[in-house]
Parts: sequence; C-alpha cells; structure tokens
Amino acid sequence: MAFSPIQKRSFQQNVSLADVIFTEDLVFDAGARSHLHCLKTCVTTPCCRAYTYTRQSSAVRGRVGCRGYSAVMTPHTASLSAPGARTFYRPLVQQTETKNVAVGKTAVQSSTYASQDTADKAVDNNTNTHYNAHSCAVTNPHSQGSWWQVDLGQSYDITRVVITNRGDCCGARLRDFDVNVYTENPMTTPAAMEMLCYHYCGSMTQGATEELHCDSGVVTGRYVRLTNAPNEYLQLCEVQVFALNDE
Ligand SMILES: [Ca+2]
Repeated sequence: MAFSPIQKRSFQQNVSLADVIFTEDLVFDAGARSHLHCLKTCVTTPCCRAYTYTRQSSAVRGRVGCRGYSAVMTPHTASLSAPGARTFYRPLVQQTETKNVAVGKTAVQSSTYASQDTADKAVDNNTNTHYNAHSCAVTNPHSQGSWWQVDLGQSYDITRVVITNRGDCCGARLRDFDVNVYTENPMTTPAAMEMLCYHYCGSMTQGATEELHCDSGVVTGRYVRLTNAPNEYLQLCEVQVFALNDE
C-alpha cells in the first residue's frame, strides 16, 4: 500500500488525553522499528484509528513498541498509554458544530419490521432506546445488509454521525456497519458514488450513543446511508448528523 504524506498528516499527537477518549479495543500489539513504521502499521491495518508508539529510550515499565486501537469518542474514561508512550489519533479536525442537520429530514430504510418502526423514528429528535417507546427505526434482516438512509435536503460538509443503539434488547445486532455519504440519491441513481465516512468494527454496546467522526475529516454530500452487517436486523433509535456548514 502506498503511503502518502496526507495519510501521515491525518494523525495528530494527542496532546490532551482529556479531549479524546478511546475504547479498549486493541487492534494490534506489535513491535515497531520506528515511529514511521508504527504509523504505517496503523494506516494499513483495518479498523486502526489510533496508535501509541513507545520508543526504547522513553519506555519506563510499559512495552516498547506499537499498539493500534479502534478509537471512538465516547464519554467514558480509559487509559491506554503505557509510561513513556506517545498517543496519536484521528481525526485532524477539531469539531465543535452542535446543530443536528438530520432531525426531521426524510428517511427511508430497506424494510420495516413492524408498522411503528419506520425510518423517520431515527430522526425524530428522541433518543429513547426502549423499543416500546416507538422511537426506534427497525428493519428486517437482509442478506446484503439492511440499510437506513436520510436525505439532508442539501449538501453538507459532514464531519460526524452520532448513532444511538437500541437499549432494551439485542444491542449486538448493530455491528460491522458502514456509514456512507452520497451526493446523489442511491435509490434513484444506482451508480451514485459512495463515500465512506466511517466503518464501525464489532458490535455497538446496547443502549449506547456513539460519535463516529468521519475518517477523512469531512465528507461532502446530501444523503447519509448506514448499512448493517448482512443478515441482521438494523435498529437505530436516533441518527444525528453534524456538518461544518450547518447554518
Ligand atoms: Ca428516535
């Protein structure tokens, strides 16, 4: 895999651990000949979004080497830095926008499990995670992966998507999903170009709300589609979309 300066710049040193919280999901734990080698290992390893690199000279008791993590911004604390380790993470852009541009917009999904589980329930500005609250969009399973899609009504420079998973049951069904962005509606334009904002690795915690920051920093488009792992129900109690041009 070619390694470009852009990829190198897509990581920045984590100068304040308070600003960025990681899950404990370790993607790899390996030796590294150099910082660049460690960076390359993360860039070329699926799901690696952060890494720590510890040089021989600065290691105290922690392992010398390179660890990669699947990083998400979640409001719980975790400490993954060994003494002497430097931590690097994506994304580069510090995101402060606060307006959810998806709320109330037109949503559709691949199928609807029960009559009240319609796609619009994921943009109804209600993050209640109990199925019986009737504020979750739920599909049937699909061999190609069930999907849910929102039309934002105009093009936005999307930076992150915030997903709320079902809380009363079956949270592990939401797993290994893609969040893609399109400029054209993929329902009416099958050849519409798909731009990946985020691939979620593993299952999301039941009842959790997680912020998924687009790997490339910003993805510009009008349609946001979430496609779940094949043969799973898709259960989304809320999907919030944040963008730079959210006026
Ligand atoms: Ca909802």
